[in-house]
Amino acid sequence: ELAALLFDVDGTLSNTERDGHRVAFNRAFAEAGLDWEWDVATYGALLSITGGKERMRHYLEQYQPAATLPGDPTEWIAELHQAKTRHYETLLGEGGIPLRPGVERLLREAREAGYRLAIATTTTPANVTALLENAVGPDALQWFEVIAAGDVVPAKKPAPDIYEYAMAKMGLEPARCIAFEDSHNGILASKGAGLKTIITVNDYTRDHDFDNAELVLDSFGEPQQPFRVLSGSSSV
Ligand code: XBP
Ligand code: MG
Repeated sequence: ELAALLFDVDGTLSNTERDGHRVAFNRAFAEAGLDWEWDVATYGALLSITGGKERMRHYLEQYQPAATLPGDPTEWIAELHQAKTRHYETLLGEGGIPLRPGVERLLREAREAGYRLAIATTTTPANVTALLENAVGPDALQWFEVIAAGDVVPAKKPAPDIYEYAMAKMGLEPARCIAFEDSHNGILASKGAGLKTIITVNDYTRDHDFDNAELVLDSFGEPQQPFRVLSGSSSV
């Protein structure tokens, strides 16, 4: 029977992309003296590429082909990404990026019911720590048995690797787990790993294809703000 809940981070635990990651990328670009500025719409298109380093390389090749870089692009992108991560941590430290509605309640009730919790995300481990510590508090990290994040696997979402890695660490097969995601790349990864998947949509992913999701919600809901079922049945 169900043993564990596996959570995506960006877009699922918190709406981190528009006002968090996007702003951090722009601050890193400005700091590097680049005139690159990712507006909300451009960033929405770039989100189809998972991974900040991969996203910047895609942007360089597709949007800035004439840019001349100092030295090796891989090294340069890695350094730029480290700067972006510093800006992201500073942003989260300002406290403006909360957990989404119902997330803290769901995590608390799941733990009280004895379910094991894990994270399976494309973002870096440092960003997961920064989000949980700032949006909840230092003990939130202990709620998760495994934090599978970023470059710990060779292939990022939509590849299933990060979910397979988390389940291997927990010694669990897919039938005893359920994934929580927000995007098409995310459900491709969770379904690729054989996982039942519950989706909560957000402004960037509302129109994505979630045909094979067990359930699609607008959020996990709060007493004052019940969730709405957008598709699927609640007999998951
Ligand atoms: C979302 C991503 C990440 C973030 C940026 O991850 O694709 O790349 O957009 O974070 P998920 P980094 O939905 O799987 O949590 O710059 O650290 O990659
Ligand atoms: Mg996500």
